[in-house]
Amino acid sequence: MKSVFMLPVLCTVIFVRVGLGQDFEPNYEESRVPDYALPDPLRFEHGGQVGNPEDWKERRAEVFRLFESEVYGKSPEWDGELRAETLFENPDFLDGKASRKGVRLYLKRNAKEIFFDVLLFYPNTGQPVPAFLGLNFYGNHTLASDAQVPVTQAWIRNNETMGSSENKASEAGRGKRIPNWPYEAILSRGYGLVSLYYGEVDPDFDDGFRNGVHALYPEEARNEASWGSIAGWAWGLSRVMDFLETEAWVQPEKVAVLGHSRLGKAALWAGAMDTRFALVISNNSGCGGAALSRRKYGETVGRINRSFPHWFAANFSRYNENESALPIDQHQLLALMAPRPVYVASGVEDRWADPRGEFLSCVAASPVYALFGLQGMPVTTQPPLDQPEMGHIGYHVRSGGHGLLPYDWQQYLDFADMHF
Ligand code: GTR
Repeated sequence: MKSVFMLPVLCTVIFVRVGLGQDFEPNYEESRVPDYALPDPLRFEHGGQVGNPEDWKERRAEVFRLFESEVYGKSPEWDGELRAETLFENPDFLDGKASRKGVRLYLKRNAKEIFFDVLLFYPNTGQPVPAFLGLNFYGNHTLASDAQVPVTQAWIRNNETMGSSENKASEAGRGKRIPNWPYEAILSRGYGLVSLYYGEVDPDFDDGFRNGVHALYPEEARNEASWGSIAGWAWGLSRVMDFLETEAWVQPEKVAVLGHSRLGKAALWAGAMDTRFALVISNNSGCGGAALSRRKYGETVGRINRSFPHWFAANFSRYNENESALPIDQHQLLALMAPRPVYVASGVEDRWADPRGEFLSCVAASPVYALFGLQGMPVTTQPPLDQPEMGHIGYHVRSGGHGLLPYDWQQYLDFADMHF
């Protein structure tokens, strides 16, 4: 009797522990990184060698399809209507040195319409300029010290300083993220900055894909290879790009897409899906971003899928504790940018994101750049702290931990100057 009764209790306990990964012990010992062999980015599935940029087109399509089906899920082709409404406009921002405006982008498809609010800053040079585009974590008002930029009304993650406890943002967060988005420095270097709140594109919880951009495609059968939230956020960035192509102040052929952490994963996938992004930047993206999965250092495939089941295609969980079965690894995601420049940045204390695994990923992506006669990562040993290396692949590991800091921005601006 007792054992019959105990069984469901036991199952629940096991499920909760395994499910939430509470007993997960990350490996932070380099000596305990397993031996692994990375898939060769320049080897076709049929075994043939990729010998030139023409071959790479075909090989790229193979690699892309694998990331689509096994990792992020397939995003639909956009076949709806995009409409932009200006919410506010300030041509005298920063004593007239720059302009700032807010635009609501409506995405309409069949009977459904959603919107996201985009915040744009650009220098008043009278000439089109290059720009950085990135999703933000807490709402556009966190990038503004004044009340012109409204507090986002969308669902927001709980955060004492950024909002209330009811998944709603509040005035408390106003301006709090300006240090992470140093628009004055960006504008003074001649670049525009475009940002939007990621939760308006797709809320970051397991909602059965009923909200955000997923809601525009209700007929999409949910299957093992359907788009997760990372693919949704990345897809949203492409819709902003559609809009930027209609804006006079920006050079659409010089837009760098950037993201931090989970949004760094989204920026990489956006750069892979949409080659209009001329430069791609991953800030501390870690597992499922720039870091090699096979190293199992810090966050692992199993851990990320259990903590965030809505981020990836369901197929990705087939590789939980089974990384060697992956037909790709994350260096091939970086290689999907080639020959466009890509920058990967780590924080030395952010071991959860495996800084070394991010660097090794840059090295392993470099042969694809070589195919184009370009230098990918200029070095094969991880550079010392705070000493960036910039080829067509850029990398730095800076002092400190997880975050998008002014130091990171300085390197991105230098890297963009170098390539634009
Ligand atoms: C962590 C997650 C990481 C990273 C990070 C973030 O909890 O494990 O993969 O994405 O969140 O987005 O801040």
